[in-house]
Parts: sequence; structure tokens; C-alpha cells
Amino acid sequence: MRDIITIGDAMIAFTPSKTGPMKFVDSFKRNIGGAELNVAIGCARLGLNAGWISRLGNDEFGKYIRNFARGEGIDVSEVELVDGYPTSLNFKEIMEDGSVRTFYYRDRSPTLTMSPVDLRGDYFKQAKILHVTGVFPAITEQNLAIIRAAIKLAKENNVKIVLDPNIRLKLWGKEKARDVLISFLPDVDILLAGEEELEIMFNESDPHEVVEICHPYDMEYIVIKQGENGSIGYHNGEFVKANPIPPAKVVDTVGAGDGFDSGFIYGYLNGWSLDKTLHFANTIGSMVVSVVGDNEGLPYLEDVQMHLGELERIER
Ligand code: KDG
Repeated sequence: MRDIITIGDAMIAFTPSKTGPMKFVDSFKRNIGGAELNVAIGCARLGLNAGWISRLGNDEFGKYIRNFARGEGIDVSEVELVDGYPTSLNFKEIMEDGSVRTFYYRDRSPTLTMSPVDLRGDYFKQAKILHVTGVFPAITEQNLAIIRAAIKLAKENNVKIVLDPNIRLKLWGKEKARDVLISFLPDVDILLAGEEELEIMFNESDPHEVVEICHPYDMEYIVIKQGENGSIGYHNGEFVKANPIPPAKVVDTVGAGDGFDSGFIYGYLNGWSLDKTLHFANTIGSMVVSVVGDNEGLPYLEDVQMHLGELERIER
């Protein structure tokens, strides 16, 4: 049985060797990015059994990403390397304050070769959670059809659906993002959304208003990620506020939301209280922003336990 499966496009993420405008940066480090893959990595590092469905170019970068995911313990049996479509890329610009801009080179993503019929019912039957984000369906209509088919398969097989809107305005407009993401909600069990995303979806990020708007969808959990202000969750008629965990240093905010999702999924699958789950997820989000890279900062379970003071850190 797999704890979590996810579908997405991954990229080689080129990280600048120095902060400042990208046009003046002359060397980059090769990392890996892709929101859904980041979540799979985060979950695998916490000890969950994660699977990732994707396509990569049959090229050096594609092989590197697939090997990397496999090395993290992620099931890559549903990842194919395809000819004629180069593995996607992105370049990051990181400013002194840790804020980031991403420049995508993903117009001919290998995932263009995927279609809904490629999703295997058996793979969904063996999963507890399907994690979807707004990144993959934003790229093409075909991807959107794939996500709709995946949601249908998940529902048919009693797989819980976790949605992180992860709105990337470089990939789609606000209106389209809103319409598509809202259309997913009747099937979503757990919504993990940032305040800005809720503003786009509902023109609202006040927790009570959001819960009211989402009432017809009857979700099990509604969680609002509030960045440096922590997070707030709603479950069974109750709101729980989790205070922020101040990061050691903010060097790169990309991937923090994916880290939060992994932590939430871990707590949920372990049957933890919402309070404990949010605290754990906030801790991971805060650990991620202290490390450069989209997934390099995603901690292993023992790292989080040390951070929380549950495990002694022995240095030498
Ligand atoms: O959530 C982080 C991702 O957004 C990043 O790893 C890559 O920009 C990316 C994307 O759109 O998938």
C-alpha cells in the first residue's frame, strides 16, 4: 500500500551562485524542482511510501531526475523517459531578502506525451492519498484532463484527495485558476492553501469566511498556510491556530509550502490531532526556508524531531 501518490512535471532548477538580478548571475548550480515531486520527496524523507507519476525527457537531465527520485525512495514505476521532449528547466533569481522569481523553460514538457488513459487504476487502488496541486493542470488542457481523470480514479477507489492550489500566475491567469481549482473542490478531502491563493479563489482569506464559503464542499480539513504567521486549520467544526516557528534564517522560500504539505500528510496519516499536525507542518516549512533549493531543505523525520527537541542532537 502506498501512503501518497502525486502527478506532476519536474524540472532541473538552476540555482544562482549569488543573490541579485538573474541577468547579472553568471553561474548556476543544478538542482531539481517541481512542486509535486517536492511533496513526494518530503513525504519519503519522513518515512512515508510515496509514488510519483510523470514523464521526463530521455536525456541526461531526465535520467538524473528519475535516479534522484528513486534514490529518495520514491516509487518511479509510473515515470517514463520519452524521446523528442527535453526535460523541463527553470532558473531562479534569489534576492538578498530570500525572495525568489522563477523563469520557466517548460513549454515542451515531456508530460505533454501523457494522457488520461495512461493512469492505471491499479496504481490508485493501492494508495491512501492522491496529492494534486494547481501547477500541473495550469500547464496544458491535457494536464487538466489528466488531473480530472486522476481525481475520478481516486474517488472510485476511496483514496483521499489533498489539494494544494499552488497558483503560479506565470502559468495561468487568475480567472482560469479560480474556475479550475473551485471545480476540484467537491472531490477534495483536505485543502492546504496559502492566503494569497484563497484571495484568488474566493476573494477572501479570513478563516471563518473561507470555511463558510467551503461549507457546501464538506471537506474533512481546511488549512490556511499563513507563512511567517503560522497556519490555521479547521476540522469537525473547530478552528486550531498553530503559531509560526521562526526559521534560523530565510535564504530561499521556494518549497516551504511543499514541505508543509508533507508534514501535514504525515500527521494526518498517523492520526495526530490537528494541533500537533499543524505544528509539525509549520516546523518543516520553517526548516525548508533556511536552505537554498526547492527540496534540499526538506527534512528527514529525525531532523524534525531534533528541531522539535524530541530527539537529542549529538554533534560529535
Ligand atoms: O513549490 C515549488 C515549486 O514551485 C518549484 O519546485 C518548481 O516552480 C516550480 C513549479 O512550478 O513546479
